[in-house]
Amino acid sequence: MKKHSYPGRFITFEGGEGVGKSTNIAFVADWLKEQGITVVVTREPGGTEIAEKIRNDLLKAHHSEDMTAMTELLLVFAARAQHIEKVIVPALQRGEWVICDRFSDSTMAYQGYGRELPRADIELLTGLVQKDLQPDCTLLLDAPVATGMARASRRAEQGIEQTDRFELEKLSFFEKVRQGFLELAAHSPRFHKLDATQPLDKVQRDIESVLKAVLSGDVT
Ligand code: T5A
Repeated sequence: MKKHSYPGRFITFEGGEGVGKSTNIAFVADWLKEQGITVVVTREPGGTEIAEKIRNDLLKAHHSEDMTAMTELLLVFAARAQHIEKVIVPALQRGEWVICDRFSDSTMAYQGYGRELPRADIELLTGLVQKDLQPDCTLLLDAPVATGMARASRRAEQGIEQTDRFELEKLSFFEKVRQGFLELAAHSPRFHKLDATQPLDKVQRDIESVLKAVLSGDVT
């Protein structure tokens, strides 16, 4: 897929549950603002009123019927279509930086590697919905599944967030998701894999190095 031609930059954060995406996105937004850059922070699934409604259905822990993997895939892309057209592309056209908590690499990792839906189906939908839009840079926060789950469940115990439908999956599902992200990262230069088991300040120094390289044009 060719790169987008908008003046803004599109940075995505990826990784398994609880690896620290939201925490580090807040850090990145502040860091970029200090450099005088206008930043839009958003997330997937979600980011618009309609896409957030789809997110609620996708993440709701219990429905009266099981959600099929294909329904899940199509809902993810329905939310993404709305998000791209209403939020991401307009911001990039204005020359702003869009920092997105998850994007279509999550779809390949969760619905492709995790649910084992055909890669070709996901690529077809990606082309249809994203057209020429690809992240300029993707920061993959990697940690063993148990580390991320422990962090996420500590937060759930504190009542900060409710357990969602994905968090009810078995460990083996999340192992497949993690392997999926690692394989995607190994085959694409836009990925920067970071060790998310490190203390937070060390993770953030690593992120800062990547951002400086992006700003100086050393990496795309
Ligand atoms: N999904 C999404 C799909 O299946 N397909 C798709 O295409 C897309 C886009 C979305 C769900 O939807 C699925 C994947 C997901 O299951 P979500 O809310 O984006 O849900 O995903 P989560 O990973 O569940 O998000 P979390 O908010 O749980 O995790 P984060 O954002 O990665 O972690 P964060 O920053 O909240 O940190 C968790 C805790 O760890 C601490 C933080 O302070 C926090 O308490 N922490 C650290 N502690 C020690 N050392 C560090 N280095 C730390 N970094 C963070």
